[in-house]
Amino acid sequence: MPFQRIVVLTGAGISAESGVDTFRDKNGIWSKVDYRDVATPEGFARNPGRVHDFYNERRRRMLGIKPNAAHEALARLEPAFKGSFLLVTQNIDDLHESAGSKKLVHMHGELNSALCEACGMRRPWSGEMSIDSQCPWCKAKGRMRVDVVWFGEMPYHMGEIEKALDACDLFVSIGTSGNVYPAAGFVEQARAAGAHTVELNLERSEGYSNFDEAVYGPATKIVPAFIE
Ligand code: BV8
Repeated sequence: MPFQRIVVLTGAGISAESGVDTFRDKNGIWSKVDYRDVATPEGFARNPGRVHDFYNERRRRMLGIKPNAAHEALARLEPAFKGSFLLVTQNIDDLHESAGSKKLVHMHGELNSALCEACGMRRPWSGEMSIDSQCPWCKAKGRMRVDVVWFGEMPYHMGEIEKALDACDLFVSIGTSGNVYPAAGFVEQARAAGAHTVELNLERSEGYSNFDEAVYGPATKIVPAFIE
């Protein structure tokens, strides 16, 4: 590949063929539950137990789930770009790590991480969580939440992501509908930096017209083919 510096953005579609639900496809997560009840700070304040149940169910559904050929292809791609590779995922699952990706940031947080609202402590947390969960650090009870970014909250790693977008010469978006900002705006930032932009998705995303190139189909087919 003639490119030196790459940023890859992934969304729920890259994990779909591993058996993880997407959000906005038919029968997607947001067709079954109102995001305002389970993915906003207001929803958590209103009914924390409901939010804990929602994420406990997503933890349970992740048991036994494995990365697929698309995750594995990205893990193989990384060494080819030496230091100038950044994989930005909107996903909160750990399938990119399991596939071997290292230069990875979770801009919407991680299902297997917990945050204590009392002391700000973040730590791995793979079990169930409830309103009775106690912070292992400050011992406060009822202040634990899943360490993910809800609507209206600032995504993580934005400084590192913006720096990589402004320097990249290739931007590849995989398995995202392009509905959620700031992630949906990354392609324009990459274009402004002069990058070649590619969309790999099952179908056209909201932002399809911002891409120089597009391949549509299932990620397990089109992502390995693209990186080969
Ligand atoms: C922020 C939580 C500012 C974790 C998620 C009005 C009010 C309030 C906010 C806003 C507003 N208007 C705009 C906003 C901003 C808002 C936003 O963008 N709203 C949208 C909906 C209009 N964004 C935010 O609030 C963000 N924060 O702006 O903060 C700020 C600034 C300073 C200080 C403080 C705050 C925070 C956004 C993060 C929200 N958290 N989830 C969780 O529970 O997972 S969003 C949710 O959507 C997930 O995180 C997911 O990652 C994300 C994006 O979804 P996708 O990954 O794209 O999934 P989707 O199902 O949509 O699409 C799947 C795609 O895959 C499809 O295209 C499909 O075709 C394709 N596909 C399917 N199968 C396959 C496939 N492709 C290939 N192969 C297959 N097999």
